[in-house]
Amino acid sequence: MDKQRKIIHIDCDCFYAAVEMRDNPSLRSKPIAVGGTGRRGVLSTCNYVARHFGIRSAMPTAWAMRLCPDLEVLPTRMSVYREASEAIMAILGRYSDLIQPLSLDEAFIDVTDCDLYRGSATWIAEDIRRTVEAEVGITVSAGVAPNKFLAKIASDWNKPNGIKVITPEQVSAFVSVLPVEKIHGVGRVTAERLHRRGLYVCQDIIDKGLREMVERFGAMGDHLFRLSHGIDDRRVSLSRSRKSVSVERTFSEDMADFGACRKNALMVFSALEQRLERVGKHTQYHKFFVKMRFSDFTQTTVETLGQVADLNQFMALLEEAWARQRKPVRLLGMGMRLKSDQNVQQLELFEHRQPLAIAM
Ligand code: TTP
Ligand code: MG
Repeated sequence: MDKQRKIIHIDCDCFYAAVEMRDNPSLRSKPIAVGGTGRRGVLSTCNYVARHFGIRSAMPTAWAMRLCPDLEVLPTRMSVYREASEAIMAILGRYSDLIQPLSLDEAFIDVTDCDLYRGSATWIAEDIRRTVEAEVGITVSAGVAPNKFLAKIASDWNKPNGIKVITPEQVSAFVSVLPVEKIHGVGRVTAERLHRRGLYVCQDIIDKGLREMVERFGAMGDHLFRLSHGIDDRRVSLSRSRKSVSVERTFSEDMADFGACRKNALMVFSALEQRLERVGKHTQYHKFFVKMRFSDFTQTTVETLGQVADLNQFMALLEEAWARQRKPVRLLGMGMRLKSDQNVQQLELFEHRQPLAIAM
């Protein structure tokens, strides 16, 4: 049996609007939205003040103005949102190597191996929320659960600026009363089909039984039945934008010669091996690289083709890097480059097809 996982889902509160309010705090108390300002414009999002008027994402701007004539509609500034998003994702990277951004404002983080706060995912999530607010200036909500399906539902539970934890012991009580609309992949049409058969909450689906669900709904029935038990074994997979997996160490004293580098390289290599293991064996690599930073802060990288992390190959690259400058070394890095974005995408598809274990 695999170790019980701890997954956090982070979702920023009214993301684009939050960035606008950060940059102009006088907007905080007003109803604001971000999106198309023209006659045929559509809103991307709005702040929570505007939501009290019934305004929502994807609503035509003209319609929103009728609901709230004082609404201030700001044009989108994508580059600013993108920068805020990058800062948030970088913060998440301090807690785990396993981060899967789903969009600019949300991500899954697998913190099963994170030792902070004695491994308390709740405390880790609170720390993430505090750090993002302090460093990026916007609030995020968090869901903490044993899998992705539940973590995502949980992050929405106490929005805005809230957290919801579903412990493994709470899973079955939580899902039993969960409306079917909350299940990943259930849109309006499927929800209506389920309602017509008297299926409103997950417990109704469980009571129907797997065979009948599959007879009525095909593969979808199988999917619904599994998720209704709160079971979801999908792994947190690396982001598509991720290009490499690497480790680097700055040493308290500079290494005077290559002999000293060689000794410390073993430690860096074993940290890399651990990180690669956590990333998972399905990820494919095509290059090794090393990074060396010298005492004067100049640095160099050397890379070569290769698919499997190999100590001798890394040593050869380090020797090459050292030979370029022959100066005391303060930092050593080693890494593997991912094959291509497409491969990670294939990996994600593969994961969706993985059979989910059902506890009967
Ligand atoms: P969401 O996370 O769906 O919404 P949100 O962050 O604005 O609000 P919430 O507090 O409910 O999470 O989307 C993130 C951003 O994506 C959002 O700020 C704007 C953009 N977006 C659109 O451009 N169009 C859309 O229809 C939606 C839903 C979002
Ligand atoms: Mg959001």
